[in-house]
Parts: sequence; C-alpha cells; structure tokens
Amino acid sequence: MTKALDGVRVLDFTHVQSGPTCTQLLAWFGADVIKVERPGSGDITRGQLQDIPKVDSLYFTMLNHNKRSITLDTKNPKGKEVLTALIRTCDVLVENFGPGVLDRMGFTWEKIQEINPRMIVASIKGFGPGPYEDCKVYENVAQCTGGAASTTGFRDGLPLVTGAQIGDSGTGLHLALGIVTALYQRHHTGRGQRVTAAMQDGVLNLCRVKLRDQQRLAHGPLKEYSQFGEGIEFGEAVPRAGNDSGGGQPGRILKCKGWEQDPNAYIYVITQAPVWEKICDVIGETGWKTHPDYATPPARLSRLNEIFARIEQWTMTKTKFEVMEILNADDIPCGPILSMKELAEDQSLRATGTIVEVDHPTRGKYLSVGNPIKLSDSPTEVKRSPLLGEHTDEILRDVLGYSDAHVAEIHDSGATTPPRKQAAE
Ligand code: CAO
Repeated sequence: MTKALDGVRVLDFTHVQSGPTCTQLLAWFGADVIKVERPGSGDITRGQLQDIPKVDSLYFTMLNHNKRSITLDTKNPKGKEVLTALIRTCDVLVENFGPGVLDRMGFTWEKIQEINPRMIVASIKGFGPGPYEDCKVYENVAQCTGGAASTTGFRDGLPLVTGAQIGDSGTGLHLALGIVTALYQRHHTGRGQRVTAAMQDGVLNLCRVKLRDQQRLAHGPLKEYSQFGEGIEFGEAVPRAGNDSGGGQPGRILKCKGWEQDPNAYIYVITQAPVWEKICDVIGETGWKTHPDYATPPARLSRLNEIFARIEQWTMTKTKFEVMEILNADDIPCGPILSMKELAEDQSLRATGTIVEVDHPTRGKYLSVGNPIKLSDSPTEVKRSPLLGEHTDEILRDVLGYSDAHVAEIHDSGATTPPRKQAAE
C-alpha cells in the first residue's frame, strides 16, 4: 500500500525535540526522511537521559522513528559538497538550529533557492522577528514566554509549566502542517517557499482561549472562573485558574476512593448545564434541580465550591473508573486522571497503535507513542530509530549516485564516518 507522502524526500537537519517531532510525523506519513548528524556525536539527545549505558536514549529513539541517518560534517568542504547534492535532490529541508546557524554554514535561503528552486525550507526558532529573535530557546522558555505559564497553576501559587511539551512537540506539529501546506501549494506554483514556526507563537496559539479572556476582562469579571464565586477581585491580567475549565463549563478535579494512597485516584468532573439534573440525581441532591439557588448556571456560579464539595463526597465512595462508568451512562463528561503506568498498560491504546512496542538492536524492546493521527489510506508502521550514521553509505550511493571510489573519498576527507567505524566507536 502506498503512503500519503510517498515520493517526498526530507533533508532532516533537526535535533533535540521540536524539529524531530515534525520530521517523525512526515516519516510516518511515508516521506523518506534523511537525518543529517554530526560525525561522532550526532543528535545530542542520543546521549541524554540514558537509561542503558552507551545505548541510544529513549529521548532519541522515541522522536526519530522511521528515519535514515547520515553523518556529515557540514563545515568540511566535502561535507558541503554532499549537503549541496542532498539539497538538489530533496523536496524539503527542516531545521531547528539556533538563529543564524544555517546562514553561517553557508546555506542561506537565497543559496538554497539557487541550488533547488522547488525546495521548501522549514525552520523552528524560539521567537519570530523582534527583540528576542537571536535567543536560543528550550521548552520551558517557550511555555513561559508564550502565555502558558502565567495562566497555569493556582491563583495564589507560582506560575507553572505543564508536562505536555507544547513548546517543542506543539511547534513541531505546527511546522508539519506548514510543510504539507507548502508542498500542496508547490503543485500549483512549482516553487518552494520558507515555512517558519516560532515556539512562542505556537504556545500562544495553544493558549488562544486565554487571550480571549484577557479581552473579556475589559468588560467585567470572568464569571466562570472560581475566583469570581469566591468574591476575589480580578487584576489587570488573566489569572491562573487552577483546574477550572477553559470553556466556561464549571469543572474540578475531585478525589476518588483510594486517594489517600494513590496520587492519581482523582477524576475531572464537568457540571455541564444540559446534564445538571442528572448530576443531581446521581449524587442524591434532587432538590437542587428546582431550588432557585442551584437550578440555573448563573445561580450556581457563586456556589461552585459547595457544589463540587458535595459531588466529591460522592466520588470519594467510588474508584475513578466506577465514577467514569456511572457518569458516562448519563452523558456527564468526566475524565479519570490516568497515570503514565496506566496508559502504558492500556490495551485499547495498543490496539489502535497509539502505544506501540518497538524492537531496537542495542536496546531491545521499548514502548513508544505511535502516530496519533490516523489516515485510513496511509496506515503508520512504526519502525525503530536509526543508529548514528547507519545509512551513510546507502544514502551516498543510492540517493546521490556516488561510486564506491567517491564514497571512499568522502570518508577519507573526514566529512563522514564510515558506518563500520562508527559502529566500532
Ligand atoms: N556539522 C557541523 N556542524 C554542525 C552540524 C554538523 N552536522 N550540526 C550542527 N552543527 C553546528 C552548527 O553549525 C552550530 O555551529 P555555529 O554556532 O558555529 O554556527 C553549532 O553546531 C551549534 O548549533 P545550535 O546553535 O543549533 O546548537 P546548540 O546546542 O548551541 O543550541 C538549541 C541548541 C536547541 C537551543 C538551538 O538549536 C535553538 O535555539 N534552536 C531553535 C529553537 C528550538 O528548536 N528549540 C527547541 C529545542 S528542544 O526541542
């Protein structure tokens, strides 16, 4: 069966997390992704957070499936020659170097266009043009500068970063969409173009509802925030809202049976207006269905603490899975707090390929997150990440058409490491 991006060749100059997230998606959709890595060391994450000595880390393997790896010193003249040949033959170049790095290597946008006018050059940077454009940026910097941290956490606590990698993986997702869109446009124009995604912009896009609330503040307090019900005045900026939901429907995380021992024995419950009467029935407060202090959403706003305390009395008598079953039978939205252990063991996620087991020659079997985007005509088969430089010779010969003598000349120049020597290291 063919894949959606069959025939698209990607020159993958990415490292760490944001860029590799993007190119892994393209590889899952069928693109031939050639990851260019520095001889000897490769992507820095190969050696970061290693759980098994001298084995590619899970950090690396889980972000670089279905790719091929070539080692190339792009500051070496022969390395530049190979890079030029790769630019000529690839459709897309993706990079997330620090600002100005590609230019300093001698591969400006103008130069790349000259080599291959159809090339799409896609970049992730920390910031867009402006005062911070030259800064290097990592995940938490993006979360803090993109509005996530100032709006996450509790009102009376510190700003918080979230475990979801919205700066890195989130921006990688944005970039992937930009790339396929540019590929689509190229069908009509025949031209490549630049695609850029800044991590600050990506995080702000994901925090869109908070910029909405910032403007609503000018017209009065945010009545769906618990702070309003608690009679606490709003300041000039959108406050942290604890576990309040962003959509205006009151919601809280509530304790379930076993919470004293299990840090994840909790469930998120939403008191959505259309199911209010059913909630009253489930918790045994039938009088609240008609009582003027509880019957309507505006009346409930100032009583949410009392209401959720009462619902929690009920949830504490059940496990989070029992609560999920009972509430869902009545279409009352809720979400058990699932631990990573529970997710890793979840058989339905295994069945859909969202959690996959992958075999690796030096690591053995490990779990990864598969492709969360399912295409009916382009199913994803998750293949292990490449060893450093595993495909160097194959790419020089098959993609660039180099003879054995030419490949040997490239190795001798120090621009690449022959795969056999790399394996010995
Ligand atoms: N051959 C030769 N040199 C290479 C090379 C290769 N194959 N690959 C990289 N290099 C060189 C670059 O040319 C650069 O050299 P100069 O500084 O002399 O021009 C050098 O390696 C460092 O590149 P860098 O600035 O990208 O790397 P860093 O470790 O200093 O910074 C990071 C890392 C992530 C902060 C930076 O790349 C960055 O800000 N990227 C954009 C934002 C981003 O994606 N952040 C998310 C990171 S987590 O996903």
